[in-house]
Amino acid sequence: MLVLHNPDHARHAGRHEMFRGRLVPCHEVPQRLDHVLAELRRRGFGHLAEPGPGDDAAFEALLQRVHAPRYLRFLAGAWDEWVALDPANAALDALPSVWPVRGFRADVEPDNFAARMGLYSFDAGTPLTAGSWAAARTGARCAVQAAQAVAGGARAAFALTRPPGHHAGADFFGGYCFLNNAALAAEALRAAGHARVAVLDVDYHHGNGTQALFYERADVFFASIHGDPRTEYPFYLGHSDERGAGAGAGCNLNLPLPRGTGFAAWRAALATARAAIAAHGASALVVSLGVDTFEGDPISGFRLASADYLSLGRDLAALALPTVFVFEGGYAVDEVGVNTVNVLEGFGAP
Ligand code: OKP
Ligand code: ZN
Repeated sequence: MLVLHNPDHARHAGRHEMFRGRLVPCHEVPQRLDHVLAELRRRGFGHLAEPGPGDDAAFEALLQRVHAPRYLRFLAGAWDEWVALDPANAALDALPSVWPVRGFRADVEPDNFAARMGLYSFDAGTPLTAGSWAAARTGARCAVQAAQAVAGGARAAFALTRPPGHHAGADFFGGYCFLNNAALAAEALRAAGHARVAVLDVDYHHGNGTQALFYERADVFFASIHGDPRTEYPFYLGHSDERGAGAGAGCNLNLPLPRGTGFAAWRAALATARAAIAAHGASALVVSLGVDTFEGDPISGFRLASADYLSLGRDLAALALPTVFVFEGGYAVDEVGVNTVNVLEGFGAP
């Protein structure tokens, strides 16, 4: 399996996220990816490569298909603007602190930097740092090129990148995510001729960004198994009655599960998601691969054990679809490598 890993990932290294009135150390750290890479090397699994230059115009077109131009412009310039406010800001992460909720206007882009940062985000847990844009952009290239490899005939490919992507929407960041890598992979598959694509999100947290991007579309089916948003982040989306709208009616499937869910019940939800994906008739699959469903995850509440990830990989292979894996969450840093590579090994396609 081709593994495209992001050589720029460590340029995104947030210091702090807001939690209960304090800035606490970030959970989404560069070592996460390093551990996955080390475990791949240890097992001799996969063909490891960095993304190539690729077709720049096609990449830009895909970015703009998924994300709003003004949001991309904001991200590209945000760090320089932040430092221009005060040179001392260079030593700090940029975090938003004001947001437009219902009744506020989103059509007028404010001049004020903090106001724009709030317009384009939904939490104070996603620090923007000097290298965030470079890391996210190269990560997006990993996702697109992994999809292109699969569209070109590979059975599977893995975009091993951070920051993650599934919480990012057309014009917002949050949940440690800036660019929606899974959505970009799905769009790349569509552009390469797959008329119907499915995105299956197995991260502990609902992929609100991915769902929102495809909610009114029939060509991309979205299924997600995640902690119940009544109690779990991102809270405001991911309920089971969200089935898609307009042309996309029936093309969204949420399978929320309570905190404490173990593998037997989780796997039953996976069987439901697999059946729905098969019924949709997709010819390619994107898996938002978060392993924060692990029993030892510090910020999540499911109880999967390391060996369960082998079964998960086997179950995914049974769909018999060309598959793009995209790395998302997983914050038990010492185990994130074993758990992630277990999925790939269970899937096969060495
Ligand atoms: C990103 B991904 C809970 C704080 C939650 C955000 C979690 C983002 C998860 N105490 N902070 O889906 O793994
Ligand atoms: Zn997650």
